[in-house]
Amino acid sequence: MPSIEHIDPRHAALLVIDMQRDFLHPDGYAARTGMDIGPLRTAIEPVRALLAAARTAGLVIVHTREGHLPDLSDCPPYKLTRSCNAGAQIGSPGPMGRLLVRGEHGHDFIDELRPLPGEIVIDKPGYSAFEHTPLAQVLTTRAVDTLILCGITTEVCVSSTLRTAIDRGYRCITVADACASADAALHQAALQMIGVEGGIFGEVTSTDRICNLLQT
Ligand code: C5J
Repeated sequence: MPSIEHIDPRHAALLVIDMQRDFLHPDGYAARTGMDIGPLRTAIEPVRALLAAARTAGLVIVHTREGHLPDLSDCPPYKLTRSCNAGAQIGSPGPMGRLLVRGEHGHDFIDELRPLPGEIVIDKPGYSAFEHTPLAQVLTTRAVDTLILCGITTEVCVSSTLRTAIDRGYRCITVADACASADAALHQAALQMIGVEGGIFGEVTSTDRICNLLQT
């Protein structure tokens, strides 16, 4: 895979995917499905470093949150049943409010990675951040052609967003150590898939590499 030589900060956005309490807190949705949130939390420090570098370099910064309207009218029946089968039905009560429901404490970002004023928050009902959201319009109006992706989980929401972004024509850079999965094998497989056919879903790099590039 060719190494990343340059990022133009005037046309790049950092996309931070779903760094919410429902995925990263022991009382949240993910833990209730039986997921080990320990590995998921390894992304927190790299994401924090990326955010600092992106803020200094003046990138567009987008934070996404997965979740549903309180009446669950935007939650497809299959997704609801699937979450029930996983032991963490969307909309059911938990210590941090109803699981994956907008406006609840669990649905919000973890304290370490709260957006700053002026940064964009995209609430998404699905796995891809482009589905049923204004993300594409937000990026077009800001002349963004390059996306730097990080967040969780590597194999679900990061991958779904990445695949849509590639089909929409963005240059995509996935930051391996700033993404995480509860399952190390799935994390590796998702990253490995990006590289097939010479990088079919873009480039994969590290937090250090992005931070260095944004400083030059
Ligand atoms: C999942 C996500 N895994 N953010 N969501 O349900 O990857």
